[in-house]
Amino acid sequence: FSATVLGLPRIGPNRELKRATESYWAGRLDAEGLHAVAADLRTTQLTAARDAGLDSVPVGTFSYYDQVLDTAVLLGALPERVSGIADELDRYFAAARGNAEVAPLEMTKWFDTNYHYLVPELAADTAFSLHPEKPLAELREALALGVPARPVVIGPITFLKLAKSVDGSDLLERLPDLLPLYAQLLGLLAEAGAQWVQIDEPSLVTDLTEAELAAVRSTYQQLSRVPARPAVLVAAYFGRLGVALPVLAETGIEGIAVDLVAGGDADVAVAQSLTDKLIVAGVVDGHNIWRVDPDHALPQLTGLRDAGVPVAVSSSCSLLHVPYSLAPETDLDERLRNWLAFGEEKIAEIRVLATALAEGEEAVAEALEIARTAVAARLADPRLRVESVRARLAALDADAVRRTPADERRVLQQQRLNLPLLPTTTIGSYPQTSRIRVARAQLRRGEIDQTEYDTRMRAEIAEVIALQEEIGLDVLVHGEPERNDMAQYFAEQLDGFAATINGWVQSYGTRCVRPPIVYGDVVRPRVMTVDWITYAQSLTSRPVKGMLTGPVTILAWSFIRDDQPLSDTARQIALAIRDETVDLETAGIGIIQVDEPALRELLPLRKADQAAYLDWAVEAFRLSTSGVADTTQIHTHLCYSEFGEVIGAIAGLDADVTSIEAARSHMEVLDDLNAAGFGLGVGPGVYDIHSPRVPGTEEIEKSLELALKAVPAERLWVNPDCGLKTRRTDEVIASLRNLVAAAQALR
Ligand code: THG
Ligand code: ZN
Repeated sequence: FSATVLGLPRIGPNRELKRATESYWAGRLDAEGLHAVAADLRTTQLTAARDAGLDSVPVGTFSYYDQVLDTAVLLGALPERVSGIADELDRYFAAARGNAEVAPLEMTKWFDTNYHYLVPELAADTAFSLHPEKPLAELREALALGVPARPVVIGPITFLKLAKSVDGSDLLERLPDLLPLYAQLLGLLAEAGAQWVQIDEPSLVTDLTEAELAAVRSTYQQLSRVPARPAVLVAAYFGRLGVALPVLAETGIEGIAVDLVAGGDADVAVAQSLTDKLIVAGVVDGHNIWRVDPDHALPQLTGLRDAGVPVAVSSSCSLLHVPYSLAPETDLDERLRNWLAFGEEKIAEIRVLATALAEGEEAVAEALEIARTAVAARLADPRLRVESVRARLAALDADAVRRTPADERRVLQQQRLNLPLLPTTTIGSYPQTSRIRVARAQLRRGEIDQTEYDTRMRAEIAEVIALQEEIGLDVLVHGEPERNDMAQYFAEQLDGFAATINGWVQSYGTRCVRPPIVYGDVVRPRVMTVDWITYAQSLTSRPVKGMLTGPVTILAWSFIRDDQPLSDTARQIALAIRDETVDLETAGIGIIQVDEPALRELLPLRKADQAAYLDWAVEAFRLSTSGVADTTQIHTHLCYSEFGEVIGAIAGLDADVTSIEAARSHMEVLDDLNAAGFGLGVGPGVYDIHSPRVPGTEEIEKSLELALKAVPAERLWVNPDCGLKTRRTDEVIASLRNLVAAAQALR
């Protein structure tokens, strides 16, 4: 084949699958109804991909929740605790979300994307068995529509590497048990009419041990020896294959998909020697929204072709990570719109490039001309270079950091704030009440104006402040009723960013985000949060925290510029946040929290690249928080418990107080922080907000006593794990009362 993509989004162009699935969960739609919505979406999408000129279309990338969970089902590897649930769909959703009786699988980030997958739980004695119904049914469905279908499954190496070993055993040792199932599946897919099958192995772009490389070799040697099988395409994406590429090349598989966007040209030289394999060249970015530059992509393609390599044109990864279509984006600046390609537009680009490769540029001269003009216009646009921002960044010290040591700052801040020992606070958001949701919907529909909306949000703030005073918390928050997404909220107020109307991308399950697009130099045209925070502060004599999102998190949750290093964009966002901290300080706010929950998300997949990333990420945070006086206390919040490679960077942030998730890990993270030389204020979460359970006062006291073994009392804060947005008000009130009582008892 000559033109394809590695996978398709599934949530629906208007989030139809999200709505149907949530209706099913609420009991408003039955299973048949849900399946009908899903089948409809697949039919429309697969025939559209074919009609747009893809001569091989991925099938089986549809999912009711997650493709890794689907693979666990395929291999009969759901955890024991859901096996008693007779209904297949309910068992599947129980594994994904839990229910009153069973806990769900853990969820974690899919490589360096904002997609989250469910982590299979495996052990040395997990019994595997093949359940091929879903891939077979979707293949038959596509073939019946006349779609040139290529089934996609996650490969055994990636499946085992992403799973969690619940008994500490080495999961790679389970490969010999999985390979016969994959072999059987290949036979079944061939029988059902598949000519090609795509086996996804994105783990091959991470650092592999010798043993893992040997496993790659033997896996694909064995699978290529399966009689009567489809041609096998192994797809690796999100980075360069490096040493794994020659290893794959030695095996008898028929094709390799390489990511020539994230991997750059690194794999091209090796690929050029692979004249006996189909190279599926991922030249169209599946992870970002920029129009492809034909003068970059075409030479990559012709270079391979001229070396005698059979080439197909493809997206670099699945289109799961970009919105469906630009068509609904009628509010975008016309010039900017012309620089972009969402899912539909990317498929058209792939068709154009494939035609240019096969028939020469003349065959698609007009389309190439339009693309070239757009790419040139983008690079020449004045909004990509705002000299005032660049000059300010150049003039700032290369290391814009706080000069006074943290211990001295702590004394100065305590003189100003006069807080009790073990101060109590919350992370930022309070429950999103139905009043807030109604007001937002009314504003969107034009039923209320901005003034009325603001009045209602102020009423929410007043209520949250009064509640916190009544509960007896020491450092208050305004509750964030006025904010949608914590990255989007700031992006909407900054120049250099654009928002979409319908640019939804699945984050996990039925949850979606609309990532903002950072296209130009970032400028803060006016203050963003000061009115809300000073209003909240005017209602109380206790300190109210200013609440900002950090530069790395705004970057991680946006579509990013590809015309300059990420670190440059990070510094520009950091400057905007820095200006906001200074304005908050000037308005009398004494504590400012700059959240970086996504610090870990952008961590490069290869170890060799990680230190450089952490350097600039930490530098951007310090740039954003070092404009204030020593007497202003900087807080930050990080959302995950397994800090691993980033633990050293947390100390490097030099925030006066860091709140972190710790409730579920029994405060172990504090020892890790100590080992990394962390000597600043810390608030290990003592209330697990991911669960509706209300922690008792004694339980919180125990957690704090444990924490006090690792952290001296003068540095210890008392707070929940994370924001309270997703919890019910009654749970929150009960839990916070206990939290305050525990802190008072220990004082
Ligand atoms: N914002 C963004 N990315 C994120 C998070 C976030 N990634 C990681 C983490 N938080 C978990 N992800 C989500 C993503 C979406 C939602 C919740 C957690 C969510 N979305 C609403 C939905 O799909 O119904 C839509 C929200 C809206 O209307 O704007 O609830 O916080 N960027
Ligand atoms: Zn959090």
